[in-house]
Amino acid sequence: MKVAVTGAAGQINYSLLFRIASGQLFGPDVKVHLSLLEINIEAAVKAMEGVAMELEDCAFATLDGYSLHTDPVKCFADADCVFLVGAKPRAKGMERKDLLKANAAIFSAQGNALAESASPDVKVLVVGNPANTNCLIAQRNAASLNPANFTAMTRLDQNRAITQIAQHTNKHASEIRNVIIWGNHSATQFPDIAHASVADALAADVVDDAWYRNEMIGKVQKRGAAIIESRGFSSAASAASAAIDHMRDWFNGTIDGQWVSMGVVSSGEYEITSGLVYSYPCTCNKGEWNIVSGLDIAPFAREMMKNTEDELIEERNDIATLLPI
Ligand code: NAX
Repeated sequence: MKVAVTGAAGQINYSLLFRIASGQLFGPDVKVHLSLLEINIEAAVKAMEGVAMELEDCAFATLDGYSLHTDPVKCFADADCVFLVGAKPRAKGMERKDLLKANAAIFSAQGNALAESASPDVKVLVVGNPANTNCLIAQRNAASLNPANFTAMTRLDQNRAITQIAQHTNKHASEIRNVIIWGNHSATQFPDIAHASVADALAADVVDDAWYRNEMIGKVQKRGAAIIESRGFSSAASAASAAIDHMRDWFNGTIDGQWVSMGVVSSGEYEITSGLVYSYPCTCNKGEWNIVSGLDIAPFAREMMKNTEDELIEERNDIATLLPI
């Protein structure tokens, strides 16, 4: 498998690359070639070379070499699987709109590059923020590729929500099923437990509703900020872990009917505006994701889903001039 990863010298990749190379994505029998991308600045390239030296020093049985790039077309050539992690961080005093535009330039170029050189079946996961709208930009600039090949990461939010419920109910995270993250990977996301279960019970029967509405939702929405506050840096190892979860389930299929949250291009499911990259509950089978259909949406959930949809529409409007017609 050829796996391309951008932002190779960054924090998330200091965990993600080693997990991919050690077989934690495709298993112990599949060899991977890592194709790494950094910006064409001496310090970034040097740092990427240092990471590559460490990959060599692990002598991983599943790593079948690597290549280092500053040109996305070369990096993505024949890639089966792409993690778009590198993005422009928000600088002090930068407006949200400016951040969206700076990233739009990066992700439109990378979308074009994917269309030009990646495998037609490539699976793309956008991690770099604002992940949903960056994904939309890359997808729209890769018109020759199937929109279903493009996804954005909300799995970290789902994992965070699962642990919140496990701690609240004194259960293990593995006993919590079908928690959903709807919408944007941002503070407007909607962690929904209306269809979730805890061990053999319905979550609604064992989770205190006031705690869920007044504490848990906000905690999941603001967990990224809490990590920065505590660690001094944004989530890295947990983000890498969620990226592995997302890509592994997409390739291998979800187990036992479990739902996973994925930002995917909406076709209007659950009355969401078509074309947005919106996080839905999905199941995966034979390399394809499918949105879970037929769920009842209560008025509270509808309002929350609409709120995060509105933010995504606003983000899309902010970068509309940069989207191909
Ligand atoms: P870092 O700033 O540590 O690393 C980013 C790396 O990307 C840098 O080495 C930089 O040189 C490189 N880069 C920038 N532009 C590039 C380009 N055009 N091509 C190739 N490389 C480029 O950030 P890190 O902590 O690794 O986070 C990466 C991104 O993930 C950020 O946008 C961050 O906000 C986002 N996150 C997304 C999460 C999610 O759940 N979707 C959670 C974690 C994280 O906050």
